[in-house]
Amino acid sequence: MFEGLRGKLAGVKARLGGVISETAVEVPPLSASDEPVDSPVETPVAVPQGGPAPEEPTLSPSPDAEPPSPVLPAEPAPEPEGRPRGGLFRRAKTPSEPEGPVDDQPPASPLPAPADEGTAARKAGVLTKLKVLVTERELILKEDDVREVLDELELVLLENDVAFPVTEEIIDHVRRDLVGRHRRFRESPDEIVVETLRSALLDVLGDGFDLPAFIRDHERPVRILFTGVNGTGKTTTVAKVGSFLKREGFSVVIAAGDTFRAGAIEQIDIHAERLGIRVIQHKQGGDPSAVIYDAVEYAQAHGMDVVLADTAGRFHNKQNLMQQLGKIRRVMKPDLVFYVDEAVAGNDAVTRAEEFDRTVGADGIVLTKADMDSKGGAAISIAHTIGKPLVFLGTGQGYDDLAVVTPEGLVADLIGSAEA
Ligand SMILES: Nc1nc2c(ncn2[C@@H]2O[C@H](COP(=O)(O)OP(=O)(O)OP(=O)(O)O)[C@@H](O)[C@H]2O)c(=O)[nH]1
Ligand SMILES: [Mg+2]
Repeated sequence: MFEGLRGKLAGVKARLGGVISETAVEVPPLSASDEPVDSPVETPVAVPQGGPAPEEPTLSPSPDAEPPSPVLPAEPAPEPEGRPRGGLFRRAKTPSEPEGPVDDQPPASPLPAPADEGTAARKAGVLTKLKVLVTERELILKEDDVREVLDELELVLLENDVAFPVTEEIIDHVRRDLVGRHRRFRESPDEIVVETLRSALLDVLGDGFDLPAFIRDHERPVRILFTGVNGTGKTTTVAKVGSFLKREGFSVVIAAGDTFRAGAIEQIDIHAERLGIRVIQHKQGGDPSAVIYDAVEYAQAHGMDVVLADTAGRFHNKQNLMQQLGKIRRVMKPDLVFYVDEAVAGNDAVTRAEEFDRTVGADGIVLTKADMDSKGGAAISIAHTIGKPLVFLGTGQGYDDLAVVTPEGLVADLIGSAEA
């Protein structure tokens, strides 16, 4: 699943890490007069008063980089002109004093301290300054440094079917995160890259959706309607979701709502029989709203937790079929409408999901055949494009081949961790 994109991202990750190692320069911490940057507010490292000197921070992934001195330089280093290259860290300028009280450290007293208190006060002052060094020495990257890799990342995303606006979001996010941004030097380049890509992807993947939690919190029976174009895997997904929810401890009934296609009722019937799930069915050619209504009534009468309604495949531009779906919605009053499409359809799946959402509405997305999709573009783009969560990925033809999507899990799958 998504192996093509994963491989390409690994390449970009390594190149970006290399760029950071080679071109990032250490900059002094901001003084009060500096322009504010969007650097995250870091929790300062607590330096226990009177305890051992703070550990020398591990600075460099590059073996020949000079370790920084914890001692304050006597003279401020000159402001760098342009970009000095060839080393990750340069000596920092004299750091400015902290702008306010730092952590639990008492600020250094401006008054001369009595002799025996003097040592303690000086010690506190030095520790505070050391802490500033430890916590505030930062890295900065310039636009030029990352332009080439960002272009490469853009191409990789587009070639792997990530929708254009989503690609732009990701690139902007990564650029914003890296360029001109003060980064704490204690992060390794690899960590910086992984964290940046991770947050850019998480941003477009949104919050995800926990179906079992939704069902637990909701009045029963929870009614879920499955829609989508022909042959994408709706019926198979209904069976898989039924099996998943049974394993989660819920009672499930299926409505054989595809009364249109020959063999559709038998198909869902066979799945349900294998899974031990009750199916409510009418004859082929009947009104799908009626059978789905009966399934809801059955669930109510038997105190069941969930109704899963299969429907016939349809294209959004087939007006009569879309009207039929409108009627199903009115009769069933679904709590959730899941739009089902194929991950392999890439941008087409995203466009169709948008159109379905516009016409009949969707609350969540299922992308099937992810096992056959090496690109992953639809999975990355769809939630952000239509503003609805990607709930499941179909990962094969077996009943257990259903992956519950969590944005964190998906991102970990795509980019791994800093060590990977
Ligand atoms: N490899 C793979 N095949 C899948 C997956 N989901 C469904 N399929 C296959 O896709 C084909 C179509 O699946 P269906 O469930 O019949 O699709 P449908 O959307 O109900 O089709 P219509 O009712 O005709 O619109 C079947 O051969 C399924 O086995 C999946 O996640 N991975
Ligand atoms: Mg079907």
